[in-house]
Amino acid sequence: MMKCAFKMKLKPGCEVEYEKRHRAIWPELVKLLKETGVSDYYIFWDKETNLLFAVQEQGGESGSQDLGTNPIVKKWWDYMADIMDVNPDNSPVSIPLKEVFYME
Ligand code: RM4
Repeated sequence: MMKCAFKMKLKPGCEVEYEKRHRAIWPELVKLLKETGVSDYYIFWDKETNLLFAVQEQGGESGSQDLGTNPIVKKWWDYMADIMDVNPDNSPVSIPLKEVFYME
């Protein structure tokens, strides 16, 4: 099991819509993430910068951002692309974050 963190960027004024869509996350996406070994997955929003800080437990080799070839993830990324900073393929720009502290 490994903890992984990364940041993404929300377009200004989209936090309500972002949270609304995530409260209604697709069950098939949740199922895929769990089958991939992703759990304990949080995303936090920074009001000042519109940065999204994601942290998740990874039980396997892949994390949520490694699933871009899966059609469910592709469809979700296309769906979210209007409110996030994305790459040309609509994947969210995701920058890995370095762990600098951990306390059990
Ligand atoms: C985020 C982003 C991530 C996805 C989560 C569920 O906005 O699209 O890639 O894993 O939603």
